[in-house]
Amino acid sequence: MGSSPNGVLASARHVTIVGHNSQIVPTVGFFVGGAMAVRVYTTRTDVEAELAPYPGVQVTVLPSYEHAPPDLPEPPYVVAVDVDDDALQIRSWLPPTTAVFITGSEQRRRSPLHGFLSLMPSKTTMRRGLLRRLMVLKRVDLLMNLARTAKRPLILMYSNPDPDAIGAALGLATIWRATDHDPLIRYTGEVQRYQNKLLLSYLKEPIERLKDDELEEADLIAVVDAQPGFWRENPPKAQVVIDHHPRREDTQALYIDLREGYGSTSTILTEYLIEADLPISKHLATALMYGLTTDTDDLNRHAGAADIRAFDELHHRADHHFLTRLDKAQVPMSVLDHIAWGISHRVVVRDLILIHFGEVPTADIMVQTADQLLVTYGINWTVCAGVKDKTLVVIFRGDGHRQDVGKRAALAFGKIGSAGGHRTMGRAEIPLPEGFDELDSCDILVDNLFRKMNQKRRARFVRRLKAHLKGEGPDDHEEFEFAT
Ligand SMILES: [Mn+2]
Repeated sequence: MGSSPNGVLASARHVTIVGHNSQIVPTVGFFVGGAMAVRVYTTRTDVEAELAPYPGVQVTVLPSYEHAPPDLPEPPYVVAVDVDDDALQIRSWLPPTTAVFITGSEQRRRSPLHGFLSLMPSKTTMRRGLLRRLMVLKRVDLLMNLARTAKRPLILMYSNPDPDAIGAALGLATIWRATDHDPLIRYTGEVQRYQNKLLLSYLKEPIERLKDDELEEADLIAVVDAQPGFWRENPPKAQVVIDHHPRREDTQALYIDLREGYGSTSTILTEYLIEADLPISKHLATALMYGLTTDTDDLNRHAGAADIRAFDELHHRADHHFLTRLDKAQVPMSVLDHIAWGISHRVVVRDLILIHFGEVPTADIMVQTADQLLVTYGINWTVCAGVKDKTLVVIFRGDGHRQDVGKRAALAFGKIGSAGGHRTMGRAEIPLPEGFDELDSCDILVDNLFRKMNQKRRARFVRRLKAHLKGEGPDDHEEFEFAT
């Protein structure tokens, strides 16, 4: 750190301390330890004697604090007196600067005297931080002790594991591996989403589907990002439950850490790892980070101070190229042709894009298309409909700015099916009456979506949609499945 190119900013590697209280010697030691030059003005000869052994410290004994010494250096200044009047007297002859600290007051006061900055965090703040850390360390010890007595530890994720469950499971596995006990990491459903498959193949961890005998043979079971009661049949007898979902009444375990206020379970595990100073590899940081950001929608949803702290810790450790890949890879190849068909068969009503796909193999087609088309200028919401298993599925997406598409979904279809959502996402499922086909579903869609529109205009829309459905469907390209 030298001076700036124009020479206005002098080096900050010096400090001037004025006073004599009990904090002056440790404060000088603190700065000398940072190889800073220290100038001291005091009224006490005993302070001068005490500071004699410190290198690079120049001490001047003043008759009083009434006037500025003639050779006063430039800021910053630290005032080390306990009497407010003394502090204000010294402040009165210091040059106008923001860099005036006071030390000693943090022992007694919450905030420093007006016109001064506090040099050290208050004891209350430090104590609170230390207590929090001790609580976390106690938990980590408990967890490690459980693993030390186990022969076959097992970490379980519920159903189709999402990134948060995967991050949390790997976090707990890292803690247990630090005791030389390697747990099995298992899920009971299927890895479905492309991103999750990609994440697992990136992590190269033995994370697999649970086999029956593995559950029976386990002598220590942990459930992460879920609670045993999530399994309707044969809930696992877990000794450890770490989760951020609302507590279920039937949740019981030897070790329970449930934090409803946390945005992700990965946040809890990050806290354990950081406070216990356990190594967080790039892969682990990436998994935890992806878990945290997917569950909190990039800290936009249910994220609190703990999540932001965890984000801060993970951010510089994670693999951002891989996270970008995960973020960009949103659309399955098999859906591309449907999106293309949707774009060329769209109906635009003011700031809305409406598409009816007719019979679809999966509702994912509507979800993906509705998501992707929101990028269009002038479009604030998208509605994509399709018929799957004799049910009209209507997907709503919006920017959340002008309107609440969840409410709109409920208003339009709540009376004839299940419908709802939140500001930016909505979904409705309407069972088709006996004898109704995909063409008839166009009437149901338009009549309910545009109740306030006049009959003639509605009929025109319906005709358009039906014409689209009678035409050619999407191309049937050969599909290339992602291989894990
Ligand atoms: Mn979660």
